[in-house]
Amino acid sequence: DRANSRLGWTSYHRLNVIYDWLRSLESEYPEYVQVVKGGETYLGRDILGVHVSFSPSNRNRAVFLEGGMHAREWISPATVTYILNELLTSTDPEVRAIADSHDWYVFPNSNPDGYEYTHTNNRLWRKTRTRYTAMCYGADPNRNWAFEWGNGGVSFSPCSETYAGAGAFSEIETQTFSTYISSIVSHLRAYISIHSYSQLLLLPYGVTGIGKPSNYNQLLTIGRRAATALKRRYGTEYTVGNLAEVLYVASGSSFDWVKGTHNVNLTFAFELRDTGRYGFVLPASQIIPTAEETLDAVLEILKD
Ligand code: ING
Ligand code: ZN
Repeated sequence: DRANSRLGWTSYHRLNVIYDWLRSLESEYPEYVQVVKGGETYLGRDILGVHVSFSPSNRNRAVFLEGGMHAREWISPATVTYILNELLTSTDPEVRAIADSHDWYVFPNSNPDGYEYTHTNNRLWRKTRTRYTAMCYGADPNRNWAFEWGNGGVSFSPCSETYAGAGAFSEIETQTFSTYISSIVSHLRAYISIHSYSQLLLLPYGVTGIGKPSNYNQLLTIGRRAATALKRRYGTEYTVGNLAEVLYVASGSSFDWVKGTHNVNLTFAFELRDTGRYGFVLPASQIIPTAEETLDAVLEILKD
């Protein structure tokens, strides 16, 4: 690798370090990588990501990797950036086959205001930083999307960790990011949302009483294969299943919106390591093994 492609995955990084690295990728691989502004935040930051395109023929086989929706889940941006680096630099034939046959939209930090706040003020902050009352800030950006908004598994109190927001897309972040996603969604084969923790591979929907996605059985089969591939590397065990069944009811999430409003074929959410020993404060020494096994699962999802 050339010098500026090394973000490093033995520590967690601040937002500007990640964003500088994304920009460095564009200068290093100008023919493949374009930095894109996917949206903006309440406090005026950009939601930056990259579009990677190795060939124009892959335009309609695009994969969206969404990281960092929740601020305290630091393993998510770390894993997403690791995977992005592998897509660009790996010489492993199995990685290359999947990387080279897809377009990639990769957003490590979907909630930049929250992410910075976890570095400066409160390591366990989850939400956006929208001021709602003198005491209570932030809506849950994964309860704020306009599909079945407010239909279970949310709070309508701005002091709650799962505050759905004042309305669907009340948050600048989800409003602007969803507009960007809408502009490219017809090209997406897959949308993968990365959270932590609990070691789960989740399928939509988080809402009950609306039926299952039409390709639910396909998603379940693929998801089980992905969990098997993941386990092969370090023995890490994942549970695979419908979000509302294996975790909890949750409405207004990004992957429910992508599936329910836009019917993207392959829609998954990961809850990465661990199962609670360290929880959100996963030691940085686990970034690389977590990211390696997650890449194994992502590649399995995208096979054939
Ligand atoms: N878990 C996710 C949450 O937003 C989830 C679970 C994933 C819900 C995808 C809806 C869609 O609550 C964590 N830990 O954030
Ligand atoms: Zn989360």
